[in-house]
Amino acid sequence: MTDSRFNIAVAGATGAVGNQMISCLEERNFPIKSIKFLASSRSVGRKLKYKGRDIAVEELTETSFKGIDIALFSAGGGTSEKFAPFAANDGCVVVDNSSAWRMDPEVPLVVPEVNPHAVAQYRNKGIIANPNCSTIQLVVPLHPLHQKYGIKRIVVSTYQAVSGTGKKAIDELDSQTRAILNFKKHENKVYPHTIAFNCLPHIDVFLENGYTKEEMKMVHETRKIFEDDTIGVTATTVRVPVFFGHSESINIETIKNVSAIEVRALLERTSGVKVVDDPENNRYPLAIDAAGQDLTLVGRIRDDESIENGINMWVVADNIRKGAATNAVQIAEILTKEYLSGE
Ligand code: 25A
Ligand code: L14
Repeated sequence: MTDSRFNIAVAGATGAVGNQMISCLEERNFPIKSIKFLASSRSVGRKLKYKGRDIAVEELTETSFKGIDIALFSAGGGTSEKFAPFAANDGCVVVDNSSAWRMDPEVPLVVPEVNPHAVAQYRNKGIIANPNCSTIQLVVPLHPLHQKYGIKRIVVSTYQAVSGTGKKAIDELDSQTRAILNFKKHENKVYPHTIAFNCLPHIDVFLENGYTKEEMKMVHETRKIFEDDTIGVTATTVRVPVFFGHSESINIETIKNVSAIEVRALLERTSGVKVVDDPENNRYPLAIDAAGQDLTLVGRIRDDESIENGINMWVVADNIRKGAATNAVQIAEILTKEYLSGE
């Protein structure tokens, strides 16, 4: 069925992630028969390009999905919650990038390098969830280590780019930086504090246990993707004044004996990972190198000398690409190759 083609919709097409989804579909030569771009009424009439062709944005409604095979959603949690069931009801498979469906036990949560088999569960509700950006780049390098050494506990701190919050946050970092450098007043509209020249230990909302929702997403989503509720995960998520690319300092404790040398060798043959670990020549993963490509960069791989079996590493990926759009398109590719027949 190599010549099967599909009817595709992108919901939230005018946003930061939606735009990247469109580019990923183009770049990867996705087998498209027709493509439809959906957004809120604010964007109706705007034109977006697909392979050089102008396509007018339509309003996302309950009836947008008739005849559509796969819909990629990235229009916020409330929108997904409301519209994904209508899409599924019309026989369309939804790949949803918001947090709305991720922890639903009937909805698979998929990172293609880690648990591609879970895609089969799309049949339960017609929905597949794309994990949080910070979780995706955590599980891609840790999965082979968990399989080989058994991870007991993960301690992770993130350094997250503003693009995760969407276009308005990209504009806010840009305008605040310009204002401060020109001794002008600035406003904080998107975040509760100034993000330019600052670090905010606050991503998404605070929960009753004192953690943020972003931190707890990393705990619950990692366990769901690894299909292992025994793994300990504790996270601190921090917003930094970077436009694209999340960085993470990751510490793991394993059950079996582990060494930095073995970990480096294993990660060098892990799909989706690129080891960048040559400190003598100042080579380690950087947000500006991760941005614009799809691999998860891993470096600063060291033995944790404070415990028996521990490893430290620094992991960076493009949060809009592998952290959102690319991962969603990869899931859609599995659907087209293994589950849907198309025309
Ligand atoms: O609702 P939530 O859960 O709090 O989160 C929503 C935010 O999360 C971002 C998204 O950023 C949005 O700001 N987001 C979504 N998925 C994400 C992910 N995986 C994610 N962030 C990180 N990781 P965004 O602004 O880049 O994308 C928003 C897209 O969603 C469309 N949309 C929004 N509400 C919708 C809807 N589509 C259908 N129905 C709805 N009810 C949105 O389309 C965009 O495609 P749009 O037409 O609303 O916005 C197009 C342009 O309009 C500007 N704009 C935004 N808000 C306003 C506005 N203009 C005027 N007034 C506003 N209030 C934006 O600049 C946008 O470019
Ligand atoms: O997908 O960076 O759950 O503000 C929501 C918050 C993505 C990142 C998600 C941010 C996140 C976003």
